[in-house]
Amino acid sequence: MSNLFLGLDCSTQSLTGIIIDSESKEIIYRNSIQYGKDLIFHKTKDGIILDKDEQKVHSNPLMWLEALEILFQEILQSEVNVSKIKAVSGSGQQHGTVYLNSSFQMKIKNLDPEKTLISQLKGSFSRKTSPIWMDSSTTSQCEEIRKHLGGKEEVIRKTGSDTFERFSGPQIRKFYQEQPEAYENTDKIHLVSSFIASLLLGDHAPIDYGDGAGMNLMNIEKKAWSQEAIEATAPNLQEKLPPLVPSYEIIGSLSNYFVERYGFSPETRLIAWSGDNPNSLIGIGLTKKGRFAMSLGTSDTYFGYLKDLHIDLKGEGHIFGAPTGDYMSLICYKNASLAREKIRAQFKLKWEDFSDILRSTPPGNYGKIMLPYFFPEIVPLVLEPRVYRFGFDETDLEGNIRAIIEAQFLSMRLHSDWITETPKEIFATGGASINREILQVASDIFDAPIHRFEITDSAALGAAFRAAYSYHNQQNSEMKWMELIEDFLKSQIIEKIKPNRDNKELYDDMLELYEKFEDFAIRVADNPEQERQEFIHKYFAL
Ligand code: ADP
Ligand code: XUL
Repeated sequence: MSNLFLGLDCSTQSLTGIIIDSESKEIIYRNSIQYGKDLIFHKTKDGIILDKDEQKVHSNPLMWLEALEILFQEILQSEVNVSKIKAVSGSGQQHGTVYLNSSFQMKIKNLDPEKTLISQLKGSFSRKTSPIWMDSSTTSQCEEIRKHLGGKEEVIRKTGSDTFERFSGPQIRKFYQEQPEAYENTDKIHLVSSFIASLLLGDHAPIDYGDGAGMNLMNIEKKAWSQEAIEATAPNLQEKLPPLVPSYEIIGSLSNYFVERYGFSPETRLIAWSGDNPNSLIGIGLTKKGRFAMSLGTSDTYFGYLKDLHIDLKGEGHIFGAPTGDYMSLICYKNASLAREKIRAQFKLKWEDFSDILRSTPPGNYGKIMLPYFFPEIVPLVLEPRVYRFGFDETDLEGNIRAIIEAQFLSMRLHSDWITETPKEIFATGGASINREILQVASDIFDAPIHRFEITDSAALGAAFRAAYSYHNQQNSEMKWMELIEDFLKSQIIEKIKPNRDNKELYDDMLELYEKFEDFAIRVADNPEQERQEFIHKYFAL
């Protein structure tokens, strides 16, 4: 008898669903609703509400609801026997917050299955839009919270990360300061993950330790709300936050609305939702030391599993809870797919053309170096977008393409040095991981092999794995993470991209050069043009 498990992922540009069969170890269904294509009437640009102020980036929670209903409708019309789905879990873009008034709880408890979610929940938001992880408008709130908690190192020790513009705490403080009445009218504040979980549960759902760690509000060691951080953020915040739970917690069963409307069994368990990166950690099988991952989606992230807590006092990276109950280290970039898309659009290229150019241009790019801040950047912190080019200009087609990809992975290697462990192998996921030429550059820069998967949605897959894991453990058929994941992933790895060792010295040198250009452009340091000329002479002199 087959046991099916559904994993959902409410990400920046889309809502994805994956259904796995834990007996046959197969993915039996996959579907993605694209906000920019399938929900155009919400007037977002690929899921993002455009604003004159480039630092303000919000999305629309009603659009996520609508995407959920479209996806469920399509699952219902597919060949999947929905009543065999034993458990559901999910993933959300991290840090984004949803603000609900007191009508929300009563309404989700009594949803009418004849009517849509949107028509019933429209009036339940105390803030119409949700700030998401791409927002960087809270620098002053970050400073205030940091000061209140005793400075940068203290915030890091207490919450696992320095205060970051996109983190939920600074975002909540900004809302309280700018719209005190609307804040007062807010009954609950959810993360994207716990918001969608609440709809499915028919009651307020808890926040898991994985996503909770991205708020600057959770004590990273105790895995409990930090009273001090709450006080530093906004008044009466404690009562507006849902409780915290382990990521594998069964939080209840699917609400009657989904049972009646979409044919789920009333027994379907609901497992706590988590952030997309903690879910991807599981979806890629990172439950052992020495393995690292690159998620190349709307954001680029680089992360690894940690058995023990190891914080970054430099403050560039983060520690989140891992769904296994341990920890994970992570660094995140905003100039990721959307920055690659900008260059691609500027030269009107298809992805195949983009790849051809990467294949035909030399590592080191004749010494052409880019600092690619098309959007505000997280690491290093750059609030005003600006693209720096050294040794070429914006009309140089080949130079720009190679430069942006080299810059992205040089920066990733440079700013993840706090993790100290050198990756022995890297697992790639996210939309851009389909592109093997991009991964070859990454592999050469990190001097490590990169595994490429057939399926690039590891967040949704990780959520499905988590659902299966919690369900089986509750049934007393005790299951270990690796037992569940390894067989699934074996058939998923389609290619191992090996680093070209001939490029090692070149990229070690280029990394030093890149760091100097970063220091020159955004900190006060000398122009390293002379070193750039030496680099060109060493590697490209005829
Ligand atoms: P999200 O983080 O929203 O879940 P995805 O992981 O689905 O995003 O990644 C979407 C991105 O994948 C798109 O913005 C697009 O730029 C990128 N992408 C899709 N195909 C390719 C390709 N062949 N090469 C590089 N990037 C690609
Ligand atoms: C992680 C981060 C992004 C979002 C969106 O800290 O901000 O990766 O989770 O995917």
